Amino acid sequence: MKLYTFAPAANALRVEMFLREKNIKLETVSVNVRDDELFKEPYNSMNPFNCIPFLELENGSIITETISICRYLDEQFKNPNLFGSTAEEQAIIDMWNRRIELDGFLPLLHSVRNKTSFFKGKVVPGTRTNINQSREIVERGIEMFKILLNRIDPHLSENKYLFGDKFSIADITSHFMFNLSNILKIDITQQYKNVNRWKSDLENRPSNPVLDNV
Ligand SMILES: N[C@@H](CCC(=O)N[C@@H](CS)C(=O)NCC(=O)O)C(=O)O
Repeated sequence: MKLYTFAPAANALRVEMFLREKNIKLETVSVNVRDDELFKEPYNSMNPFNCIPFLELENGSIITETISICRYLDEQFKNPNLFGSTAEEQAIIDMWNRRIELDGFLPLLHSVRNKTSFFKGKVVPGTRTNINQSREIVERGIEMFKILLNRIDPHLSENKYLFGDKFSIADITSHFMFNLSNILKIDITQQYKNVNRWKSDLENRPSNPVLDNV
């Protein structure tokens, strides 16, 4: 099994934190997304969506999508499980992961891609187009993130993590949502007391790959 990745990219780091939490060591191939390597062979055929990360299995199957990769590995390497064990746990963790990914992580990812000049011509991941960067999308992402924080702050007053005392994949997605909010310099320190406590718990986990870059 081989993981195709590129260390500094947000979704690559999500998988990296997941692997560290589970103490899984995988053979990795670094594909430099900044040099457009993903548009060349063999990578273009391996993932025609032209994004990392993706996982190549021994039988040649390719699994793309960060969450799908992590879900597969959670099943292959059981302990600790980060997607839940019972059907109910799995559904609730999936619910939290989707809330965070759809209402926070992705809106902020699009804010960053629409704001930073580095992403000009690359506003949609895995494309090279002339779609304009849009200030409205930057602002919309930040507003969506704040709506999400308003909704989850009360939940976190009674829960250490999104799923009670159990750290899960939903917390990993959240940590990288906060990395994006840091890139956008969104100040959340004056509000969301419980969110701030949880955010710093996530930052302080030994599996946090960002700590290596400090
Ligand atoms: N939906 C994919 C998105 C993956 C993605 O956005 N990867 C970015 C790096 S974080 C990428 O490979 N970008 C290449 C590019 O835009 O050229 C997932 O969840 O894994």
